[in-house]
Amino acid sequence: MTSSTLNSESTNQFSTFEKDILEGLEATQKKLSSKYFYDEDGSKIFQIIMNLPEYYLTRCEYEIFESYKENLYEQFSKGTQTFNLIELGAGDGLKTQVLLSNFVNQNTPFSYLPIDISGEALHQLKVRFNKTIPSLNFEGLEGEYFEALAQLKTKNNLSEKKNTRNIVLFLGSNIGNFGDQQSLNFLTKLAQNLNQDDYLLLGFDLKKHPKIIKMAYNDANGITKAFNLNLLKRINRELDGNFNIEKFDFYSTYVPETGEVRSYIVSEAKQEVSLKKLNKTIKFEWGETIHTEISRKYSANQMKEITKEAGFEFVESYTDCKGYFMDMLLRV
Ligand code: AVI
Repeated sequence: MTSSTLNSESTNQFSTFEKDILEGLEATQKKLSSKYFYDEDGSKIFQIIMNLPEYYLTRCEYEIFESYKENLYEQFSKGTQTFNLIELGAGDGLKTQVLLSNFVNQNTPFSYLPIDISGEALHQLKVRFNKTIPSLNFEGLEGEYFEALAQLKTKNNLSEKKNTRNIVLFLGSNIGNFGDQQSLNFLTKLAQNLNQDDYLLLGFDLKKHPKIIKMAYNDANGITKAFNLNLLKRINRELDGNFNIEKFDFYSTYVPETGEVRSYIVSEAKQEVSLKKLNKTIKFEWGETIHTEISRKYSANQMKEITKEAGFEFVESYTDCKGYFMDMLLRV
Protein backbone atom coordinates (compact mmCIF):
# COMPACT_ATOMS: atom_id res chain seq x y z
CA MET A 1 0.00 0.00 0.00
CA THR A 2 1.44 3.41 -0.96
CA SER A 3 1.53 6.16 1.59
CA SER A 4 -0.98 8.22 -0.41
CA THR A 5 -3.54 5.38 -0.28
CA LEU A 6 -2.91 5.09 3.43
CA ASN A 7 -3.49 8.82 3.85
CA SER A 8 -6.71 8.98 1.88
CA GLU A 9 -8.09 5.98 3.78
CA SER A 10 -7.29 7.47 7.13
CA THR A 11 -8.68 10.86 5.99
CA ASN A 12 -12.10 9.25 5.75
CA GLN A 13 -11.94 8.36 9.42
CA PHE A 14 -11.07 11.86 10.60
CA SER A 15 -13.55 13.80 12.70
CA THR A 16 -14.60 17.28 11.54
CA PHE A 17 -12.24 18.84 14.10
CA GLU A 18 -9.32 16.69 12.89
CA LYS A 19 -10.06 17.42 9.23
CA ASP A 20 -10.39 21.16 9.81
CA ILE A 21 -7.17 21.37 11.82
CA LEU A 22 -5.20 19.30 9.32
CA GLU A 23 -6.52 21.14 6.26
CA GLY A 24 -5.80 24.45 7.96
CA LEU A 25 -2.24 23.55 8.93
CA GLU A 26 -1.46 22.06 5.52
CA ALA A 27 -2.70 25.12 3.59
CA THR A 28 -0.18 27.55 2.04
CA GLN A 29 -1.44 30.27 4.36
CA LYS A 30 -1.95 28.23 7.51
CA LYS A 31 -5.23 28.83 9.33
CA LEU A 32 -7.17 27.56 12.32
CA SER A 33 -10.81 28.49 12.90
CA SER A 34 -11.57 30.63 15.96
CA LYS A 35 -14.66 28.49 16.55
CA TYR A 36 -12.23 25.95 18.05
CA PHE A 37 -11.00 28.44 20.69
CA TYR A 38 -13.84 27.53 23.04
CA ASP A 39 -12.83 24.36 24.87
CA GLU A 40 -13.17 24.49 28.65
CA ASP A 41 -9.99 26.55 29.16
CA GLY A 42 -10.70 28.73 26.11
CA SER A 43 -14.17 29.59 27.43
CA LYS A 44 -12.59 30.55 30.78
CA ILE A 45 -10.00 32.76 29.08
CA PHE A 46 -12.76 34.44 27.08
CA GLN A 47 -14.54 35.28 30.34
CA ILE A 48 -11.37 37.09 31.43
CA ILE A 49 -11.15 38.92 28.08
CA MET A 50 -14.69 40.21 28.50
CA ASN A 51 -13.60 41.95 31.71
CA LEU A 52 -10.36 43.43 30.36
CA PRO A 53 -10.11 47.23 30.41
CA GLU A 54 -9.15 47.23 26.70
CA TYR A 55 -12.03 44.97 25.65
CA TYR A 56 -14.91 47.49 25.67
CA LEU A 57 -17.42 45.39 23.66
CA THR A 58 -19.07 43.47 26.51
CA ARG A 59 -19.36 46.51 28.79
CA CYS A 60 -20.93 48.57 26.01
CA GLU A 61 -23.56 45.97 25.22
CA TYR A 62 -24.27 45.59 28.93
CA GLU A 63 -24.86 49.34 29.14
CA ILE A 64 -27.20 49.19 26.12
CA PHE A 65 -29.30 46.48 27.79
CA GLU A 66 -29.42 48.37 31.09
CA SER A 67 -30.57 51.52 29.29
CA TYR A 68 -33.08 49.96 26.91
CA LYS A 69 -34.44 46.85 28.65
CA GLU A 70 -37.93 48.39 29.02
CA ASN A 71 -38.01 49.47 25.40
CA LEU A 72 -36.83 46.03 24.26
CA TYR A 73 -39.50 44.33 26.34
CA GLU A 74 -42.17 46.51 24.73
CA GLN A 75 -40.90 45.64 21.27
CA PHE A 76 -40.62 41.91 22.01
CA SER A 77 -44.04 41.56 23.62
CA LYS A 78 -46.05 43.86 21.33
CA GLY A 79 -48.85 41.93 19.60
CA THR A 80 -47.92 38.47 20.90
CA GLN A 81 -49.14 36.33 23.81
CA THR A 82 -45.78 34.64 24.50
CA PHE A 83 -42.26 34.73 23.09
CA ASN A 84 -39.19 32.51 22.80
CA LEU A 85 -35.80 34.14 23.37
CA ILE A 86 -33.37 31.98 21.41
CA GLU A 87 -29.80 33.01 22.13
CA LEU A 88 -27.06 31.85 19.74
CA GLY A 89 -23.68 31.44 21.52
CA ALA A 90 -24.82 32.48 24.96
CA GLY A 91 -21.40 32.39 26.70
CA ASP A 92 -21.67 33.43 30.36
CA GLY A 93 -25.07 35.10 29.83
CA LEU A 94 -24.24 38.06 32.08
CA LYS A 95 -25.51 40.63 29.59
CA THR A 96 -28.62 38.62 28.77
CA GLN A 97 -29.33 38.32 32.48
CA VAL A 98 -30.06 42.06 32.51
CA LEU A 99 -32.89 41.49 30.04
CA LEU A 100 -34.14 38.21 31.49
CA SER A 101 -34.42 39.41 35.08
CA ASN A 102 -36.41 42.39 33.86
CA PHE A 103 -38.67 40.33 31.59
CA VAL A 104 -39.65 37.73 34.25
CA ASN A 105 -41.33 40.53 36.22
CA GLN A 106 -43.48 41.61 33.27
CA ASN A 107 -46.80 40.24 32.07
CA THR A 108 -45.94 38.35 28.90
CA PRO A 109 -44.64 34.79 29.55
CA PHE A 110 -41.52 33.72 27.68
CA SER A 111 -38.96 30.89 27.44
CA TYR A 112 -35.20 31.29 27.23
CA LEU A 113 -33.50 28.84 24.83
CA PRO A 114 -29.71 29.35 24.71
CA ILE A 115 -27.69 27.51 22.04
CA ASP A 116 -23.93 27.11 22.56
CA ILE A 117 -21.14 24.97 21.11
CA SER A 118 -19.75 24.50 24.64
CA GLY A 119 -21.73 22.13 26.86
CA GLU A 120 -19.73 23.39 29.82
CA ALA A 121 -20.79 27.01 29.15
CA LEU A 122 -24.45 25.92 28.97
CA HIS A 123 -24.17 23.98 32.20
CA GLN A 124 -22.68 26.97 34.01
CA LEU A 125 -25.38 29.19 32.56
CA LYS A 126 -28.11 26.90 33.84
CA VAL A 127 -26.56 26.81 37.32
CA ARG A 128 -26.24 30.60 37.32
CA PHE A 129 -29.81 31.26 36.18
CA ASN A 130 -31.26 28.65 38.57
CA LYS A 131 -29.82 30.78 41.35
CA THR A 132 -30.36 34.28 40.03
CA ILE A 133 -33.68 33.88 38.14
CA PRO A 134 -35.29 30.68 39.53
CA SER A 135 -38.61 31.33 37.78
CA LEU A 136 -36.96 31.44 34.35
CA ASN A 137 -38.19 28.85 31.85
CA PHE A 138 -34.73 27.64 30.64
CA GLU A 139 -33.87 25.04 28.00
CA GLY A 140 -30.24 24.87 26.84
CA LEU A 141 -29.16 23.26 23.56
CA GLU A 142 -25.57 22.18 22.85
CA GLY A 143 -24.31 22.34 19.27
CA GLU A 144 -23.73 24.35 16.11
CA TYR A 145 -26.37 27.06 15.63
CA PHE A 146 -28.38 25.69 12.71
CA GLU A 147 -28.21 22.09 13.91
CA ALA A 148 -29.62 23.27 17.21
CA LEU A 149 -32.23 25.46 15.50
CA ALA A 150 -33.28 22.46 13.42
CA GLN A 151 -33.46 20.39 16.60
CA LEU A 152 -35.65 23.06 18.14
CA LYS A 153 -37.90 23.00 15.11
CA THR A 154 -38.28 19.22 15.30
CA LYS A 155 -39.06 19.42 18.98
CA ASN A 156 -41.68 21.96 17.99
CA ASN A 157 -40.25 24.52 20.34
CA LEU A 158 -39.57 26.94 17.54
CA SER A 159 -43.23 27.70 17.40
CA GLU A 160 -44.99 28.50 14.17
CA LYS A 161 -48.09 29.47 16.09
CA LYS A 162 -49.09 33.08 15.54
CA ASN A 163 -49.36 33.79 19.27
CA THR A 164 -45.70 32.98 20.00
CA ARG A 165 -42.96 35.21 18.62
CA ASN A 166 -39.46 33.79 18.15
CA ILE A 167 -36.73 36.27 18.94
CA VAL A 168 -33.19 35.27 18.07
CA LEU A 169 -30.45 36.99 20.08
CA PHE A 170 -27.10 37.05 18.30
CA LEU A 171 -25.08 39.29 20.58
CA GLY A 172 -21.55 40.22 21.59
CA SER A 173 -20.31 40.88 18.04
CA ASN A 174 -20.32 37.14 17.33
CA ILE A 175 -21.33 38.07 13.77
CA GLY A 176 -17.91 39.76 13.51
CA ASN A 177 -16.14 36.40 13.60
CA PHE A 178 -17.59 35.51 10.19
CA GLY A 179 -16.15 36.53 6.84
CA ASP A 180 -18.40 38.83 4.76
CA GLN A 181 -19.92 36.13 2.56
CA GLN A 182 -20.34 33.84 5.54
CA SER A 183 -22.24 36.60 7.42
CA LEU A 184 -24.61 37.14 4.53
CA ASN A 185 -25.20 33.39 4.15
CA PHE A 186 -25.72 33.03 7.89
CA LEU A 187 -28.21 35.91 8.13
CA THR A 188 -30.07 34.72 5.01
CA LYS A 189 -30.37 31.21 6.44
CA LEU A 190 -31.49 32.66 9.76
CA ALA A 191 -34.21 34.77 8.10
CA GLN A 192 -35.38 31.67 6.23
CA ASN A 193 -35.56 29.70 9.49
CA LEU A 194 -37.82 32.25 11.14
CA ASN A 195 -41.48 33.04 10.63
CA GLN A 196 -43.03 36.32 9.58
CA ASP A 197 -42.98 38.84 12.45
CA ASP A 198 -40.18 37.02 14.30
CA TYR A 199 -37.24 39.13 15.43
CA LEU A 200 -33.47 39.16 15.43
CA LEU A 201 -31.55 41.27 17.95
CA LEU A 202 -28.09 41.60 16.47
CA GLY A 203 -25.17 42.96 18.56
CA PHE A 204 -22.17 44.17 16.58
CA ASP A 205 -19.09 46.33 17.06
CA LEU A 206 -19.06 49.71 15.33
CA LYS A 207 -16.17 51.17 13.34
CA LYS A 208 -14.31 53.75 15.42
CA HIS A 209 -10.82 55.12 16.04
CA PRO A 210 -8.52 52.30 14.89
CA LYS A 211 -6.35 52.62 18.02
CA ILE A 212 -9.27 51.73 20.29
CA ILE A 213 -10.09 48.67 18.21
CA LYS A 214 -6.47 47.59 17.93
CA MET A 215 -5.95 47.78 21.69
CA ALA A 216 -9.01 45.61 22.37
CA TYR A 217 -7.21 42.75 20.59
CA ASN A 218 -3.70 43.51 21.93
CA ASP A 219 -4.25 43.68 25.67
CA ALA A 220 -1.34 44.61 27.91
CA ASN A 221 -1.45 41.38 29.92
CA GLY A 222 -1.32 39.01 26.96
CA ILE A 223 -4.67 37.38 27.68
CA THR A 224 -5.69 37.51 24.01
CA LYS A 225 -2.37 35.88 23.17
CA ALA A 226 -3.09 33.11 25.70
CA PHE A 227 -6.60 32.75 24.17
CA ASN A 228 -5.05 32.07 20.75
CA LEU A 229 -2.22 29.84 21.98
CA ASN A 230 -4.70 27.77 23.97
CA LEU A 231 -5.83 26.37 20.62
CA LEU A 232 -2.34 24.87 20.17
CA LYS A 233 -2.65 23.31 23.63
CA ARG A 234 -6.02 21.89 22.60
CA ILE A 235 -4.45 20.40 19.46
CA ASN A 236 -1.63 18.91 21.57
CA ARG A 237 -4.17 17.30 23.88
CA GLU A 238 -6.71 16.11 21.33
CA LEU A 239 -4.44 15.20 18.41
CA ASP A 240 -1.42 14.04 20.40
CA GLY A 241 0.57 17.00 19.10
CA ASN A 242 3.84 18.47 20.32
CA PHE A 243 3.47 22.22 19.73
CA ASN A 244 6.00 23.98 21.96
CA ILE A 245 3.86 26.93 23.07
CA GLU A 246 6.97 28.91 24.06
CA LYS A 247 8.00 28.97 20.41
CA PHE A 248 4.84 30.69 19.19
CA ASP A 249 3.80 34.33 19.46
CA PHE A 250 0.61 36.28 18.71
CA TYR A 251 0.00 39.17 16.29
CA SER A 252 -3.17 41.06 15.45
CA THR A 253 -3.88 44.07 13.30
CA TYR A 254 -6.86 46.25 12.34
CA VAL A 255 -7.45 47.44 8.77
CA PRO A 256 -9.96 50.34 8.63
CA GLU A 257 -10.85 49.82 4.93
CA THR A 258 -12.08 46.29 5.48
CA GLY A 259 -13.20 46.82 9.09
CA GLU A 260 -11.35 43.62 10.00
CA VAL A 261 -9.18 42.81 12.97
CA ARG A 262 -7.11 39.87 11.76
CA SER A 263 -5.36 37.70 14.35
CA TYR A 264 -2.48 35.31 13.88
CA ILE A 265 -0.28 32.85 15.75
CA VAL A 266 3.35 33.33 14.69
CA SER A 267 6.08 30.71 14.66
CA GLU A 268 9.17 32.10 16.39
CA ALA A 269 11.45 29.44 14.92
CA LYS A 270 11.95 27.19 11.94
CA GLN A 271 10.43 24.08 13.45
CA GLU A 272 8.45 20.90 12.93
CA VAL A 273 5.40 19.85 14.88
CA SER A 274 4.02 16.36 14.84
CA LEU A 275 0.38 15.42 15.23
CA LYS A 276 0.81 11.79 16.21
CA LYS A 277 -2.88 10.92 16.21
CA LEU A 278 -3.09 11.94 12.53
CA ASN A 279 0.33 10.59 11.68
CA LYS A 280 1.34 13.98 10.26
CA THR A 281 4.18 16.45 10.61
CA ILE A 282 3.72 20.18 10.01
CA LYS A 283 6.69 22.38 9.09
CA PHE A 284 7.00 26.03 10.10
CA GLU A 285 9.36 28.70 8.82
CA TRP A 286 10.64 31.37 11.19
CA GLY A 287 7.96 34.12 11.29
CA GLU A 288 5.36 31.99 9.51
CA THR A 289 1.78 32.82 10.53
CA ILE A 290 -1.36 30.82 11.25
CA HIS A 291 -4.46 32.97 10.67
CA THR A 292 -6.86 32.37 13.55
CA GLU A 293 -9.59 34.97 13.68
CA ILE A 294 -11.46 37.80 11.96
CA SER A 295 -13.23 40.30 14.24
CA ARG A 296 -15.21 42.45 11.82
CA LYS A 297 -16.43 45.97 12.62
CA TYR A 298 -19.33 47.58 10.76
CA SER A 299 -20.98 50.97 10.35
CA ALA A 300 -24.72 51.08 11.15
CA ASN A 301 -25.49 51.63 7.46
CA GLN A 302 -23.38 48.68 6.35
CA MET A 303 -25.28 46.44 8.74
CA LYS A 304 -28.64 47.81 7.58
CA GLU A 305 -27.71 46.94 4.00
CA ILE A 306 -26.46 43.44 4.79
CA THR A 307 -29.47 42.52 6.91
CA LYS A 308 -31.84 43.91 4.24
CA GLU A 309 -30.15 41.78 1.60
CA ALA A 310 -30.53 38.79 3.93
CA GLY A 311 -34.30 39.33 4.20
CA PHE A 312 -34.68 41.37 7.40
CA GLU A 313 -36.49 44.66 7.90
CA PHE A 314 -34.96 47.31 10.19
CA VAL A 315 -36.99 48.06 13.33
CA GLU A 316 -34.76 49.99 15.74
CA SER A 317 -31.14 50.42 16.81
CA TYR A 318 -29.60 51.00 20.23
CA THR A 319 -26.13 52.23 21.10
CA ASP A 320 -24.04 52.93 24.24
CA CYS A 321 -23.19 56.50 25.34
CA LYS A 322 -19.81 56.44 23.55
CA GLY A 323 -21.31 55.09 20.35
CA TYR A 324 -18.87 52.16 20.30
CA PHE A 325 -21.31 49.26 19.97
CA MET A 326 -24.76 48.68 18.47
CA ASP A 327 -27.69 46.32 18.96
CA MET A 328 -30.02 46.32 15.97
CA LEU A 329 -33.55 45.00 16.16
CA LEU A 330 -34.71 43.42 12.91
CA ARG A 331 -37.92 41.76 11.78
CA VAL A 332 -38.52 39.04 9.23
C1 AVI B 1 -16.45 36.17 20.50
N1 AVI B 1 -15.94 37.26 19.67
C2 AVI B 1 -16.99 38.21 19.33
C3 AVI B 1 -14.74 37.91 20.20
C4 AVI B 1 -14.29 39.05 19.26
O1 AVI B 1 -14.27 40.19 19.71
O2 AVI B 1 -14.02 38.79 18.10
C5 AVI B 1 -13.61 36.91 20.39
C6 AVI B 1 -12.32 37.57 20.78
N2 AVI B 1 -11.18 37.38 20.17
C7 AVI B 1 -10.24 38.10 20.77
N3 AVI B 1 -10.80 38.77 21.75
C8 AVI B 1 -12.10 38.46 21.79
